Amino acid sequence: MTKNNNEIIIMNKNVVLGFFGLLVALAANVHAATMAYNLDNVVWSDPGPEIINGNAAEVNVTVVTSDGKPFTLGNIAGADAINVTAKFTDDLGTQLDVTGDGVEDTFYGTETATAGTYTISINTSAQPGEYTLLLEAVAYNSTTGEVVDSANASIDTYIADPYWVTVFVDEGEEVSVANFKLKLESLTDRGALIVLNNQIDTVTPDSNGVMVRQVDLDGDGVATDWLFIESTDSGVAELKFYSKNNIIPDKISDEVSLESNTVKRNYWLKYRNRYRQVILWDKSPLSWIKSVDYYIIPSKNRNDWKVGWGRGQFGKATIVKRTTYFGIFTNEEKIYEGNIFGKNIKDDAISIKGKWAGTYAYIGNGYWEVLTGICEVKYPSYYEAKFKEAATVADLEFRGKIRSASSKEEINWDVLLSGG
Ligand SMILES: [Ca+2]
Ligand SMILES: [Ca+2]
Repeated sequence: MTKNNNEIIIMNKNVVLGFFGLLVALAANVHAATMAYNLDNVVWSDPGPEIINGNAAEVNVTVVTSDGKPFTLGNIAGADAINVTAKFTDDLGTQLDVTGDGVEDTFYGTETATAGTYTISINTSAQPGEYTLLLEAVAYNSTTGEVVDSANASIDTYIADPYWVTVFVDEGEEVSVANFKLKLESLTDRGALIVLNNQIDTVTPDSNGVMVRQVDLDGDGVATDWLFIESTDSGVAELKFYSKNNIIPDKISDEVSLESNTVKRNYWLKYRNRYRQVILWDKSPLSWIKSVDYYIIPSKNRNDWKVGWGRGQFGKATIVKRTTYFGIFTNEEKIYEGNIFGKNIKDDAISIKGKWAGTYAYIGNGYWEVLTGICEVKYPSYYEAKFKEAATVADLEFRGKIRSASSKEEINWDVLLSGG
């Protein structure tokens, strides 16, 4: 009980300290122990570590007492107990449940063979999102409850599931993930109207403005997966699905449909270690006079497909437009280069949209990677789509090898193909 009381006192103090900078300075003089930490078995994203549900993160903490010794019993006069703990809090400092049982969690550290260093194992099953991870080391007198020396650190972290699919949709569009069908009827600030497996439903924002819902992607009757619905700058909606199960299909096939002379094609650009280019080859009746071809070239640099921290959408592609006259003289122009997910790139009669990203957390290597990147292309039916898995430029097809003097830029196709 004494232990628990101490923790409550410390928590309260931290809340107060958060608000009053003056007290922080004062407290630093009283409790001058210092703490260093590192995390293992997590994924690193730009803002910080990401803990992956179901995969115990290991926090290694090294604490030095206010007088510069290892933070261990025997080095701290008046203390007969030490607690090194990890907790998760929200923005207001409120301690949270991260295991899904409704009870706030405290993870206790154990001292290693090296005095003053502690290991804390953290196993979560929590809603994906941003959290504050609060590490505390407290040396106290178990009889009086007096805190003799202490240190703490707070770390911005993200919690996620290992599999993560992002789909960009327009209102009225239906998507499939695993065995699950979802249609987004409408999306406003006040909520989303959706059809889940043929049942109409609404998702309204929670107190943080987040539209989230637990769903059952594999159809076993237990809703352990997460669906987030967000609006984006480009007007399309972003649907994010997180799961502990593999929801990234092992095999993918392209989908093609034809609507009044416009072809709509969903095709994969990246599938694990394979990268696919597409050429939209102009076969219009007057193409022998002037043809306009498009090349969509995904970067083969894996670093261009690494993502994290709730943004599963980075995939780099370059789109080149080649205009050729009489099959001889060619203008080349890059019309887009960069992240394609969530973007709707238009040029004359074609549109290209980064549509679907299946992302996996390589925990041992510490990064997320888009394993499956799918693109939606719409183009007039007089184009022929040619798909290539080109190793070199010779594997691509070009017409008009003579670059005209008015060509907008010189494109280094070797670099483009390698993603360098
Ligand atoms: Ca719990
Ligand atoms: Ca399920």
